[in-house]
Amino acid sequence: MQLDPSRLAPMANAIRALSMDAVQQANSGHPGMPMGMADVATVLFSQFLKFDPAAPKWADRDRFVLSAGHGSMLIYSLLHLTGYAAPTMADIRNFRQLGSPCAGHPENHELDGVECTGGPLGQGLAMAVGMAMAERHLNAAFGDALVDHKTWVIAGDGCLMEGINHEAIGLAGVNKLGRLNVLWDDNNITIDGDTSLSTCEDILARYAATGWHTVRCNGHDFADIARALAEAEADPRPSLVACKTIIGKGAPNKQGGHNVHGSPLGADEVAAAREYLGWTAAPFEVPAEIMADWRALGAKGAAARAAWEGRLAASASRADFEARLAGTAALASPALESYIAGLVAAPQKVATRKASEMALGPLTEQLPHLVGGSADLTGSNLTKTKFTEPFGADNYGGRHVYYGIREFGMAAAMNGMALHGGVVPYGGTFLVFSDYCRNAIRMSALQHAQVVYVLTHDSIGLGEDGPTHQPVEHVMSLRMIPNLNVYRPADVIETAECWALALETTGTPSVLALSRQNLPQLRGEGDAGWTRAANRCAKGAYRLKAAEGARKVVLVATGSEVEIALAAAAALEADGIGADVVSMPCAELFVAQDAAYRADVLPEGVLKVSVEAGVTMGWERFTGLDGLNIGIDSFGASAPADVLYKHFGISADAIVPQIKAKLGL
Ligand SMILES: Cc1ncc(C[n+]2csc(CCOP(=O)(O)OP(=O)(O)O)c2C)c(N)n1
Ligand SMILES: [Mg+2]
Repeated sequence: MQLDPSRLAPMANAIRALSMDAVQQANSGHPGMPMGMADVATVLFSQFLKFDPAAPKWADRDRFVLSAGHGSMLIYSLLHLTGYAAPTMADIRNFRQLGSPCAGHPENHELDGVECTGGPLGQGLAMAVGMAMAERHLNAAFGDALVDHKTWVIAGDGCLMEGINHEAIGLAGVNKLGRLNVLWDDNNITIDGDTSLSTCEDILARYAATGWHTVRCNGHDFADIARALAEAEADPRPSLVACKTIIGKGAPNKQGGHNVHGSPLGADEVAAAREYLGWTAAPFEVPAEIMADWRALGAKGAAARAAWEGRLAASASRADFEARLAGTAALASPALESYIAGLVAAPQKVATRKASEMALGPLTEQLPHLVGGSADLTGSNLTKTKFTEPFGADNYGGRHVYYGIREFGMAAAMNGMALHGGVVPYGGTFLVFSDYCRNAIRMSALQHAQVVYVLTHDSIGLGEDGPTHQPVEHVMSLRMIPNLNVYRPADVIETAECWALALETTGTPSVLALSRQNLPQLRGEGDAGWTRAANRCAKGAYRLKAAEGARKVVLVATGSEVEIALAAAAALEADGIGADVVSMPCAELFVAQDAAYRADVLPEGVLKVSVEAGVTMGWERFTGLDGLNIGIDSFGASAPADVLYKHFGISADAIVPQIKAKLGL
């Protein structure tokens, strides 16, 4: 829809007015960015973005990501003006208040049209890279008729300054994601002041050096913006559009300064801005004519959407496409049944990272949704199977991404893929480097994104690489993130069960903490004819071995330490001390069980002993303050694994005397 500038200017001013009024009313928020980018956003939404407010989940919509999430009033204004069901004007009036979907920063689970959460600077753009990867991947499978959309990002100086930007644009460059276009709010201002305080970077040169197309425009000249966006759209490389803007444009006394970034303009300046913009409407009112232009713009996407629905209805691939969008929830366990039956028949002593690779065999063979990868540790994380070809510009249908040494970029890209839909991503690195991508893991959880983190080398058991590589606090600290399931399976069968759970739990990301060292198969008895209903890990913790003598102690262990707990229990039983062994592959799932189950597994009045080769802090939750917590509350050391286990006292020999002492025996 080509509108003449005399119509576009009032439309952009509607964004400015709503933004400054909402921030003023909330007495908090960020007016500068939405006012500065109002003109660019108006051109993007009116002439380039493919969307239909009446069908916000339409699979082939363009993805619009507001990476500079502090400018949330920009997207709230756009969604309201173009006719999305929400936010309503009442929601906008309640900007930043409890119960309003107009949260301080845009949250994907609050509003349709918010494709991902924005706020942690840099991550929106990095997630957009994942969305663009998912788009190409699905296009390779389903063709232009069903998958043919672009990804548009609005990013600020902060998004480009963050380290993750380097990782993200590197991934986009090497994968030639030409349908990704980043509109940079090039306003020379961040919170502290002028960008020259902290950077002297030639950003366009950096992007160009990374395989991107770059173009500049005057972000307040509608024709010039449209020219630059058209150029970006046409270029086969990913594009950076440097939109030169004035932060807070429209606030006559404050625009261009850093004080307009994140504070209400104040009543006087709001009044001055109204005067300056010629905006006479009352707060939270948009003149009918201007609203009509916005709504007409919003309505025009319906035709493209209806045409797409027609193509889908007529497509021979329709069922496959819908199954792809439906995800893996119904499919994972059936895919593993015969594999687990094989393990019952012929037990395997393998590292759980190897067990993960083995489980991924049937999973990647049968579930086309799975797109794996690794941050340059493919041979260590064992995330690639013979069914997953490399993903790349010459094969977007590939399902193994060589992310390079970019843990944070990988995790954010996986969030983008998961939020895009049609792909269930998993990716690997060493558990100790989960800290490099921790905020993206947190964002998976906050955004309800089904991402599987394959984090191998999960303890001192990795041995000689030493304390820099030996996670100690990581498993426990990951358990602290809400809505994240942290799995630490004990053997080959538990590993398969945890994979099934990860792929069947939509809306929640998973961590699989996996050993480097071989572990004996502990399960098999009672597992014949395994099906989803028989998944013992589903309750988070379960009694693996019941006390033979009168029960005096319950040992609760995870992962590689379950074997050790079993050995300790055997020694105790030999001395007539009855000991249960509980395997706890997923504390979160255990906590979610009913009280009777929890009390049965971890009964009151019996000594409870935790065994995990990591920090003991937190285990009191399961053992009580009068329990015993075996772990490592220091950094590890460089030595072979068996030497380290002995040195740190994670062994039956070291544990049994402590239990006896505690029992007064
Ligand atoms: C990772 C991260 N660090 C810090 C912040 C706090 N913060 C929010 S906006 C901002 C300044 C961003 O500057 P810019 O992107 O240029 O936005 P503008 O001031 O131009 O609106 C900062 C430091 C954040 N949201 N995320
Ligand atoms: Mg800025």
